[in-house]
Amino acid sequence: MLDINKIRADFPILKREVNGRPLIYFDNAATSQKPIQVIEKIVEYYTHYNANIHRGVHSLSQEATDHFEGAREKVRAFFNIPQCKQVIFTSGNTHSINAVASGAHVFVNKGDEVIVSAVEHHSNIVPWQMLCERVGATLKVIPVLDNGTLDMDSYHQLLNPKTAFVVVNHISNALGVTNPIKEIIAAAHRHGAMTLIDGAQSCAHMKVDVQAIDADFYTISGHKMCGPTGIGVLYGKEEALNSLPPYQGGGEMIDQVSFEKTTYAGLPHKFEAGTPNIAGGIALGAAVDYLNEIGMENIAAYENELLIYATEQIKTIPGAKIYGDVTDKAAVISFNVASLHPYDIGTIIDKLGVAVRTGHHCAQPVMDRFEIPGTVRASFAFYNTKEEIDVMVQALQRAVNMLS
Ligand code: 7TS
Repeated sequence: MLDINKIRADFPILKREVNGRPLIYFDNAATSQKPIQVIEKIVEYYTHYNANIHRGVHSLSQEATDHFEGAREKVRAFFNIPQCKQVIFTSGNTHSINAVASGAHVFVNKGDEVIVSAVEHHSNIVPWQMLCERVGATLKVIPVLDNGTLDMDSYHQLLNPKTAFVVVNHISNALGVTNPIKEIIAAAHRHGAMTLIDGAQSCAHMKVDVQAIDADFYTISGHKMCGPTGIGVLYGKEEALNSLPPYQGGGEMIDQVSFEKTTYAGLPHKFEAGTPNIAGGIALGAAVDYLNEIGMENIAAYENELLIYATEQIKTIPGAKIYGDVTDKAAVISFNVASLHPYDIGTIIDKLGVAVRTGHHCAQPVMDRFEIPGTVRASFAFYNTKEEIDVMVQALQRAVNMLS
């Protein structure tokens, strides 16, 4: 279905070697690689129309503004966001979450409860803990079952009239499991609670429709979806964004400034203080074009094939245990082999050219839940192949032989 050779030719980094071996990049959950179309877009911006945006009467500034706002429209359409003004450009997923949590005192009062899940990345835990401390609210946690899925019975029991906010990731970065966010959001709304879905791991691997999901806020990292680092997106329902106070003060986010009183600009500018990552936004637009050309349904189907194949192959290694071994998941496999330390395995297979992440994956509570120090995590993208998976499994086998 996908022309993998053609796709791979678009990613210059896939031609390089690491430690004398062809690079096999299986750390896509940390960051994706970038196609030449995105890399060239950054060069094009700085070469031909670098200027500050929204403020110049001169042609160059207008040109840069048109490209930046054009990218906003591409992002809007990609996630089925109703209006461009609901696409807030941020520096990344962490910034997007903090922008909401820092102003969420307008939604969360003293004595209220905020529900997070046990499989969150630290960036979707700590900002909410900080909010709870600030306003005197309590953090509640949806437990995770042995198979890596959320304990939905417990979730429904946690909901009560004090629940003010529910925050859950769409796909867990530590386990790869897809969470039932439609059910989670609908139940939260029945209790009058706001919702934020962390889409860092979903945005590049499935078709996301923010309106169908009905989330109040949805957050995205550009670098996980073939875009550059330093650019992300915060989507919010219009009413929710209007209620939320700005995260940062400065240029561009104001309507009128005087020493007596400042009024804020409308959306999206209220949340975009200062000069944004102009090149990053424009290049994210190019990443969206690239993903659209391949097709998110095609990407999801192909990556699922890789997931099934790699799961089978990893299970052939004696002592291998996969965490979150369920069918409804992204192409992320978190595993250990017997009592071998994940770091040792990762270091040895790196010598053989295979890049995986090892450790707690910024999700320490997940590791505590499974009583392990960390895992080896192989995470795939649409430019990976079954042949690469074979090389990884051989490398794993060698590592296990050396360490046992
Ligand atoms: N939420 C989830 C679910 C994530 O996977 C990540 C990054 C973040 C939030 C933070 O995104 P950032 O772009 O602001 O850093 N996850 C990972 C990872 O799994 N390995 O490295 C980064």
